[in-house]
Amino acid sequence: MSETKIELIQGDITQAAVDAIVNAANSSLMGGGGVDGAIHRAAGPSLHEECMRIAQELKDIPGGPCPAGEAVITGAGMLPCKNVIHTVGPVWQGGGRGERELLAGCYRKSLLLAAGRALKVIAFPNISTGVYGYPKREAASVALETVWECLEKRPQIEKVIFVCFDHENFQIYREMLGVV
Ligand code: AR6
Repeated sequence: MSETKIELIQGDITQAAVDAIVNAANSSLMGGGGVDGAIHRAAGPSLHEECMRIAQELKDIPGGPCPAGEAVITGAGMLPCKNVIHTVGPVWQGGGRGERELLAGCYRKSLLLAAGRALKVIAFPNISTGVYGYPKREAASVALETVWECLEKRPQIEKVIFVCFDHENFQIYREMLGVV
């Protein structure tokens, strides 16, 4: 059952010693604030260098180097995890600009990359729910639905951990997962 493969914690994703943590990046892949800034600070300069190389390779992609809903994978520098999957969430514009499908794409593409590399334990932050302004409850429902669906399709993934940084997201996930 996919439900038993989902774990919830409140904390800092940079501390997660898993196969891959997911970064809520921006389309330049050059780093930024929020969880992106925390990941780059903790990983050290090698992560930025690797992101720069990928950005150069993908520079001609429309909306790129990494458009919203897409993902790329790198090493993890000094982080305790093995890889970082950088995905770009949609900026919330009211909900009528395909935000739901783009956000689902972030979770789907990240897990596709992970499965392609035989990575088994993946940790996600609450993509788009910070600076990008996606309503937290709606974002959580997209995240959970999409991850459930992917886990059904890809049994080789053993665990997905939602790492909620803020209390509000943590409470929403607790409620949706039926954790009292
Ligand atoms: N560990 C886990 N989650 C965290 C951490 C952390 N250390 N720090 C913040 N969060 P945001 P976005 C949560 O703004 O909305 C960046 O500048 C935070 O509480 O990081 O996708 C990028 O470069 C929130 O729930 O990402 C982009 O320009 C969640 O991470 C832009 O922000 C996402 O908040 C992306 O915006």
